[in-house]
Amino acid sequence: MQPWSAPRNPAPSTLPGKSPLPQVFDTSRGALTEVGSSSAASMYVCGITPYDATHMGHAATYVAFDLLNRVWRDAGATVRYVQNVTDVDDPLLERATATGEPWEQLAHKEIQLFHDDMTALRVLPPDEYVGVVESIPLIADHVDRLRQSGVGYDVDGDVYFAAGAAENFGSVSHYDRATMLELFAERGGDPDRAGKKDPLDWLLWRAGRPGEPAWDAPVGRGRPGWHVECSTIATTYIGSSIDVQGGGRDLIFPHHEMCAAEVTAATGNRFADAFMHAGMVGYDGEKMSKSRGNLVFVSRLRADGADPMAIRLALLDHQYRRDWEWTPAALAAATDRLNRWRSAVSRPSGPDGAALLAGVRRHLAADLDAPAALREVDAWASSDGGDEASPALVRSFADALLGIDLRAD
Ligand code: 5CA
Ligand code: ZN
Repeated sequence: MQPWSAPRNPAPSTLPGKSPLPQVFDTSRGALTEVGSSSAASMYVCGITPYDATHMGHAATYVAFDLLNRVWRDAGATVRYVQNVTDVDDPLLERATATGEPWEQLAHKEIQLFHDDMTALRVLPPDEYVGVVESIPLIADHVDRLRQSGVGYDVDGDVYFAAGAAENFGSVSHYDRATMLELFAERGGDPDRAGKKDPLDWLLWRAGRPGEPAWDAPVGRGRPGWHVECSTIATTYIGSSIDVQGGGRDLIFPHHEMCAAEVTAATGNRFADAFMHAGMVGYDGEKMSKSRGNLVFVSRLRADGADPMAIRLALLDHQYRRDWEWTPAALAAATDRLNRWRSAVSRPSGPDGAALLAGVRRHLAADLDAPAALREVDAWASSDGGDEASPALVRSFADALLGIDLRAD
């Protein structure tokens, strides 16, 4: 599948100096760790399930990983970035059934809208953007191998992964069993399915049911379970050891735990060096989610006239790991900030831009502390100085590092 189109983006090599390699919080270690190297870095970021439009929570998560991508590039690394799209799964099929729209059409429409939002927010596209439907043979093959190796087993034609067979199960989330059972039930799992060895065993392959899409495969006619799509796509398009697997905090368990168990069962490798998780964005006191219906859509804000760069600045004003609440006031404040920055880079001169660049790099490399970086730019914009090269330099790294285009529209 084609990803969204790339925003014009200054090559980091045009900036003087380099970013340090980033330190990020790895959920599995429970600590900060340096990720990537100065020559190469790889990340797999879990993509959308396209049954509704991109909301501010999704946007915040993809902007967070976009910052990591930009820091790596600025550090000199060639970045391999892969993202999936869950274009067949229960929530999508349920929504299509409820609205009477063909599921393929619903997915297509929402993917298009997501792409437009990502382009508007100047999120750099992944190198490979891979749908589940186009990957069915690869995924089915992976399921078949897991089954033949003994970690996968059949229950009435469906195939399940035996959690007890995975030595590393629990090593991503470190949750206790009661928490695992609760989250598994909440987030697409089926702890009560009869015939499983353990309630936490998860679906690898769902045999075709009447009225559901299904594909012929060596494991039988059916469709993939959720987790195995990501473990297959990531290992196929990057490899069995990647630097970062990313997503929102709601993916720690079961999704990233189960992906990691699948990869280790298939290859013996630790899947990701770091498992990074963005905080949850809420609205009106609750996590913003399609199922709760309390959504603020990026496309709605854009249609109402919000400058996408102000939306991006509003997102960047929160360190990615914290939970936060979206408010209309945040957008108004970000619009003011954008205007202040735009006037500041239009001045004939400004204070030392190289010092500001060093500060922004230092903050971003410290677990993507964008709010601290923004405050430094604020201070620069509100002070005077006599360096004529500085406004152009700031305009250029605001674009390359923060993804903020300061050209007036
Ligand atoms: N397709 C799967 C991943 S393989 C999926 O979770 N899709 S999703 O559309 O539900 O979410 C896409 C991404 O947005 C995930 O990384 C998810 O963790 C993140 N996300 C969802 N809701 C929020 C929220 N309220 N705040 C922050 N991130 C969120
Ligand atoms: Zn995923």
